[in-house]
Amino acid sequence: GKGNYDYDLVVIGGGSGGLSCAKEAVAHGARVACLDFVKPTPLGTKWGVGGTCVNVGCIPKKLMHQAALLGEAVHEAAAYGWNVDDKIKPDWSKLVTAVQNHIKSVNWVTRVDLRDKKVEYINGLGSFVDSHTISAKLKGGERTITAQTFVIAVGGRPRYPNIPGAVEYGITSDDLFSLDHEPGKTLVVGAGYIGLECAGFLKGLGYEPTVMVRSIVLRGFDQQMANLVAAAMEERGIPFLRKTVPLSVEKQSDGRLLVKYENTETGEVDSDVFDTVLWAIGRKGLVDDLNLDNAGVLTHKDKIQVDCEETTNVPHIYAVGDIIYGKPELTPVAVLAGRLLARRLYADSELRMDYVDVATTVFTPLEYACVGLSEEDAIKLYGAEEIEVFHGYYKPTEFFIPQKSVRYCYVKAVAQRNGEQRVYGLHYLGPVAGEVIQGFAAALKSGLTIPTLMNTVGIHPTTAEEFTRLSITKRSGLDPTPAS
Ligand code: NA7
Repeated sequence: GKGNYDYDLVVIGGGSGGLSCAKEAVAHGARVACLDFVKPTPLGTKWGVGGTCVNVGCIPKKLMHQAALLGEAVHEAAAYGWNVDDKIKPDWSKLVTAVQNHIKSVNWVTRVDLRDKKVEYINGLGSFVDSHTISAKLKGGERTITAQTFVIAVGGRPRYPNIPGAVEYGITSDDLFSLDHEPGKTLVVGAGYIGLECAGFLKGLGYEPTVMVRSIVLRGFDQQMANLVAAAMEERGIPFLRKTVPLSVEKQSDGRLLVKYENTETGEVDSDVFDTVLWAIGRKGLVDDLNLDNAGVLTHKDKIQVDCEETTNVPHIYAVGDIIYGKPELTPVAVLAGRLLARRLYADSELRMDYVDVATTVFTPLEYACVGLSEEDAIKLYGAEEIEVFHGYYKPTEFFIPQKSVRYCYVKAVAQRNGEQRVYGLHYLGPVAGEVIQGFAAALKSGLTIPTLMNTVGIHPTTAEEFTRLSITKRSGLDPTPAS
């Protein structure tokens, strides 16, 4: 029975998904403990409660991106008449300190919030003993805890490639935001959004990043948009080594890193010297320490497969966030899934998480945001004859005076060709992309159509209004670049 367990619910993982689930469960009267434990990186980096987003993900990334944008803004300010010295240089250690201070304040607020809400926070590494018992490895010993229900929200950590020197000399996004020295000339391996974002702000801060691409850029995203993102980065002076994989990293006597790499098409081996090598080759789900066998929970690769109610193959064990297989690895997805799960468990709710049409932004120097289907997925799903793509390049008003490149400012809407002309996907490349797409995401989820979009009056002069001015279809073959 219910009373025989120490807790109604034990949440394993104190990140975005785990914390939201734990807090919501307590709000509906459940007795809840939340385990959180961070294993240090090979370099020794560790951090507090709150998970990847707060400590080594979205938050520090956005702050460093902002730091880079501000550097750009100083140069633009001169064009706008400000008497500024635009030969500016960032102070890396000041930036890191500011970023880390913000993170520590968020960690502290989180701890206080958990105490106020009466979630028991346990700084221990959890592993299953049986399907109702978990053992928490604490600093000074071990604690055995039983619960009626478990939620696994352990998330993931960056992968390292299996090549000589990778772990000894390379770093990952887990280390970058607290690095105690300037990154300098940096090789970023991987062209997912983490790699591109890191390369983007490093360039903006005046370091020299190079991006190594194994196959394509931004796998999973609309490939036309992905290629525009990469082209915009190359235009800003970030070199891309394409069809290239790393072979080894060696430390030279001067302390710099010699990286050997191979072109997978020509077989040609080449090398270059860097100050920092950043692996951004994807993330691994943290299933290994959980002893899932003891609970009978099955894994799928390094993830856990759940049904439409986040239930694993064991009925009283659930999973949310980045650890679940085949769903978007995004903080707001984990937060909402965790909250809705707690409401179904403890508040008689039946509402399920809807993983469809989740908006997201890639914070590259020129930002990319999207919601809904990519052009290729829409064509795959409905057939090319049933899809109409509206698109256009545009010129942000504020780009003219500082003569910023408008070459890659572009919007597109992927829509149903016939019938009501439902909008299936919206894609935006330009400034403040996340702010632009967020509202359109609600419209798209509400069944937005092309006629409604065309009937929407724009806000002038903004870049978001470009979505209300889309008149050229790809099918027409007309030139999507604006006059003047
Ligand atoms: P992603 O999106 O999985 O991207 C990883 C990138 O690294 C991708 O470009 C891969 O190329 C590349 N990759 C993978 N393995 C290697 C090796 N061994 N050598 C060179 N390049 C490699 O990961 P992110 O870290 O950007 O993002 C992590 C997750 O956070 C992501 O899944 C999002 O959903 C949220 P590929 O395309 O496989 O050839």
